[in-house]
Amino acid sequence: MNHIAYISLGSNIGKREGYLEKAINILRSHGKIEVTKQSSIYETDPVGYTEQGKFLNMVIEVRTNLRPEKLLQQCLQVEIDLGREREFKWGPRIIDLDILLYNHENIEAENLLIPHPRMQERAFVLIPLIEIAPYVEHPILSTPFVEFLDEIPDKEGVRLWKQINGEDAFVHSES
Ligand code: PH2
Ligand code: MG
Ligand code: MG
Repeated sequence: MNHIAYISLGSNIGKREGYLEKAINILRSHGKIEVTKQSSIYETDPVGYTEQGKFLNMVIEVRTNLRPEKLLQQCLQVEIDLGREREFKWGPRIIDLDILLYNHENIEAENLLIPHPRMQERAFVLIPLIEIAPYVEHPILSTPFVEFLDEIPDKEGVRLWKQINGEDAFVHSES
């Protein structure tokens, strides 16, 4: 597994924690993806379109042999497997997987921009990312992500919901 990527997960419909867990399990079952770290789960106020339920958000680190386009396909497949229907942009969703970073690369394809173009503005991405990758820098701006977090006003919208320390992942479930 020679590439390292960070993926953000979010859910704000139904059994939110269950969807996060299932998404990670599907990725784990893929022979060319290894899930090597997972952040705690945070409950977050919706950003962008605010008339929707609160999200659960987290970030995972994966090691993979897949190139970014193939990794994206797998992420979209997970969304389909879990029954996501394409709703309007930034609207409610049962599961959303976004590739944030892929090695230290800058990728500009028609359907894939890495690093994720809005990641450094979003506390619901930065807080869980920094938890598992405290020293990582933005590949283009060469700024450590912790420094972006200092600039962000809406950090109160991100609350620790379930702390995850390695083996404790997903031992409890949402009722
Ligand atoms: N995702 C969005 C738009 N707004 N807000 C929160 N809190 N969490 C998300 O995952 C999220 C969002 C678009 O993907
Ligand atoms: Mg998203
Ligand atoms: Mg998405």
